[in-house]
Amino acid sequence: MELNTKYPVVLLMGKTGAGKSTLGNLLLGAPHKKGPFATGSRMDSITQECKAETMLIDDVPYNIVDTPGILDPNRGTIPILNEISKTINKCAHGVKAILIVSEVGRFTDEQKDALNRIRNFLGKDATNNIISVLSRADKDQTEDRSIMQSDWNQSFRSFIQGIGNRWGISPNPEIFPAGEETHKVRLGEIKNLISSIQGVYTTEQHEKCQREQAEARRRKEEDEKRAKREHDEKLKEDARREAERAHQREFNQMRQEYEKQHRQILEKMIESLRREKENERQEREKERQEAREHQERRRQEERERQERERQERRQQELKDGIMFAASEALKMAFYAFI
Ligand SMILES: Nc1nc2c(ncn2[C@@H]2O[C@H](COP(=O)(O)OP(=O)(O)OP(=O)(O)O)[C@@H](O)[C@H]2O)c(=O)[nH]1
Ligand SMILES: [Mg+2]
Repeated sequence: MELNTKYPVVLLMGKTGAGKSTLGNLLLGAPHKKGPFATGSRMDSITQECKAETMLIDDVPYNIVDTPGILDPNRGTIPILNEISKTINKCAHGVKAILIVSEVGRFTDEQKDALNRIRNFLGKDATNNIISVLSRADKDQTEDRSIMQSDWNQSFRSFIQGIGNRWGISPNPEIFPAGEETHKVRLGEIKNLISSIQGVYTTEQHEKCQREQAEARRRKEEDEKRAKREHDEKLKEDARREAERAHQREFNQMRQEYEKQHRQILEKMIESLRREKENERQEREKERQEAREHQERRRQEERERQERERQERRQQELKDGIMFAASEALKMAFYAFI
C-alpha cells in the first residue's frame, strides 16, 4: 500500500459489496469499473487488503484508502478491522475523513450491525470525521436528496444526526455517467464535506480506542467467564441440592417403608400375644369349667352316695324293725304258746 504520509487520509469503509471501491474510483475521476481500486459483483469480497491512491480535492492532495469490506461471510470481521487498524496507525497526520458506504434500501439488521461495528471500531473521537455515503440509489433518490431523506427510517435518521448530518450520495455511474451534472453535484458534495471537516482522527485516538476496546473485550470475557463459572457453580449447586433432595426422598421412603414393616411386625407380635393370651384365658376358663364340673360331679356323687347310704340305712332300719317286730311277734307267739 503506497501511503504518502505527508497527505491527510480519507478512509473508505463499509460492508462488503457496499460500493467502496466504486466510490473510490469515482472520487479519483477514474473509470468506475477499471479504476485503480478493483470492483466487482462477486459474492466474495473483491478488495482483500487496504490500498491507497492519491486524490486531489481543490488541488489539495489526500490519500484515499480503500479497505476490505466487513461482515464478509468468508472472512472474519476482526482480522479485517485489525488490518484497517494497521493502516490507520500508519497515518502520521491522522485521518481526515472516514466515508462509511452503505447501500440504500431497507436498513437491515446486518446494515445496522455494520455501522455499529465501524463506529465502535473507530470510537467516539472519530464522530466528527465520519461521512455517511449511500450507494445504489435510484434515479429519483440521486437527483433529489429530499426524496432520499424521506425514505429513511428513524434509526437511520438518528445515525445521520449522530454524525453531524454529514451524508452524501455515491452516484450510480450506470445511470449518471462521469461528466453528467447530477454525477458531478453528488461527488462535489462528498468532496466538500471532506474538505470542510476540521481536525483529524489521530492514530493516538485510534490506539486509545483500541486499548479501551481491548480492555472492554477483556472485561466482557472476564464477565462472561465469571457468569459462566457462576452459572456452572449454580448448576452444580442445583445438581447437589437435587441429589440431596433425591437422597432425602429415598431416605424418607426407606424410613417410611421400614416404619411400615416395623409397625406390621409389631402389630403381628401384638396380635399373636393377644391371641396367646386369649388362648390362655380360654384354656384357664376351660380348666375352671372342668374343675367346676368335676366338683359338681363329686358333689353329685356325694349326694348320691349319701342318698344311697340314707336309703340303705332306712332299708336296714326297716329290716331291723321288721326283724324286731318279727322277733317280738315270735316272742309273743312263743309266750302265748307256752
Ligand atoms: N447499482 C449500483 N451498483 C453499484 C453501485 N456502487 C457499486 N455498485 C456495484 O456493486 C458491485 C460491488 O461494488 P464494489 O465497489 O466492488 O464494492 P466494495 O464495497 O468495494 O466491495 P468489496 O471490496 O468486496 O468489499 C459492483 O458490481 C459495482 O459495480 C451503485 O451505486 N449502484
Ligand atoms: Mg472493494
